[in-house]
Amino acid sequence: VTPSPLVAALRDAAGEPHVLVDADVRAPYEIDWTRRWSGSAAAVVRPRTAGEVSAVLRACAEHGAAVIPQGGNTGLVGASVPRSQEPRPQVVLSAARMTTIGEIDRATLQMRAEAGVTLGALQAAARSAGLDAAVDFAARDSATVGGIAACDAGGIRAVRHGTARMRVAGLEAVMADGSVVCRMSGLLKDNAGYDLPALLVGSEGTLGVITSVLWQLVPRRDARALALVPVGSVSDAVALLVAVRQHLPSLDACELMTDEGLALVLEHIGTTSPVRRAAAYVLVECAARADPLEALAAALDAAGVTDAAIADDTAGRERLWQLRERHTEAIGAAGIPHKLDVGVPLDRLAAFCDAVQAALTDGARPILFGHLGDGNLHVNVLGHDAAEESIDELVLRLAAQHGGTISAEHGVGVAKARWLHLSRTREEIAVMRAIKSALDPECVLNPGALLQPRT
Ligand code: S2G
Ligand code: ZN
Repeated sequence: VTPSPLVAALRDAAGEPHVLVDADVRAPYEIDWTRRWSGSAAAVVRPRTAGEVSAVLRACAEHGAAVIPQGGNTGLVGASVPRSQEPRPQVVLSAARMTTIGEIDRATLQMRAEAGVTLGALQAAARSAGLDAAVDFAARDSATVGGIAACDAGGIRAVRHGTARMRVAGLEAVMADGSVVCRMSGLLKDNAGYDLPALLVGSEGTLGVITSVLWQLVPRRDARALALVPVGSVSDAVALLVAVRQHLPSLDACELMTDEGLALVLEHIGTTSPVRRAAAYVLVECAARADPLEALAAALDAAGVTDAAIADDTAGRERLWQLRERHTEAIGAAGIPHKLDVGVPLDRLAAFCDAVQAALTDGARPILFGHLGDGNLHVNVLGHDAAEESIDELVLRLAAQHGGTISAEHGVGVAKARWLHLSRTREEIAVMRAIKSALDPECVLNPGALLQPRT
């Protein structure tokens, strides 16, 4: 069958074997990981270099196709798969073949990684050089550097190392017109003009397609000690965080679970809890050069903790971490959850949780868990018969009312574009639209993600 002009142009750009047209070959690229978002792609193209990405973007512009940039397709807000509503043909631009990792610069501890490098591969390369990638989250073996930068991902180490933004010392990206922007000097101080890498971090593929990142590594801290502490409430959890924070410069992670979520995980993996039953649980991990177990135990003592499960060996720590890391899987096994990812100032977090639990009735079961250290809470709602947007509206409005954000680490995507005004002012959104229309006037890049199409 003769290929359409678009497919022929894509084949010229990336090579025939890397333009997937067959329906069942395209399928895995057309549905997201939570199976809540899917659409149809005219083709999936898998370029190898920035030059090929540039040729693909020019081909799409010429043939009126929209571009859906895709890394590991672990996104949770519907922004990594074709839209179901988009009238134009959509091309999924997959970074899957862009997996080169560069040498480590020993002076700056920076390492270049192409967009398709998984977080797990990046972490392994860093560790083998005695360094640490300083970003970590459960989807590490699928999530890729390009998507992590494009969404300014967070994860469990942000409380010490910040989000992906802090790791991006430079990047290369291809803009909607095919021009390649490369700012990889890696200089810490380089204030010659607007910070284009910073603009692209968190832009969710709507301003340019990130093809390479200069990643800022940190020295490895191998001595780790982890405590699982049962607490009486979310406000007790916040009080514990405040208490340990001042005593523990080596604090590396501080996560919150509630009893509903832990019970699901324990049942899902078929094990029993290592601590007494409680309303909520806090995971506190310290990482240092020398064993931080004493410092952790002393800090917990000072905070009045009388019972906790503590581990400073790898196996023991992994047994405790899996109680937190397998929340997503255990919840997913119990049903298709409606997932929300909000950030709330710590002094309002307990009130927010109470408000969510009070407001979600008629059979809805909210499972709350997340990154206590940075006020980032995941609200997963099971068994809801209320319409999804009414749950969105309820939880996101409550987050905004408690001084929080509608998206802490998962991005806005398609899922929350309509709610952006709850966290950004009219003026801020106008500036975002001005930038978007300057860099992508035909709205080719990830249409519908982050900014709602103009009505
Ligand atoms: C987490 C993973 C995605 C989700 O576990 O920290 O970011 O909400 C989440 O299940
Ligand atoms: Zn998270």
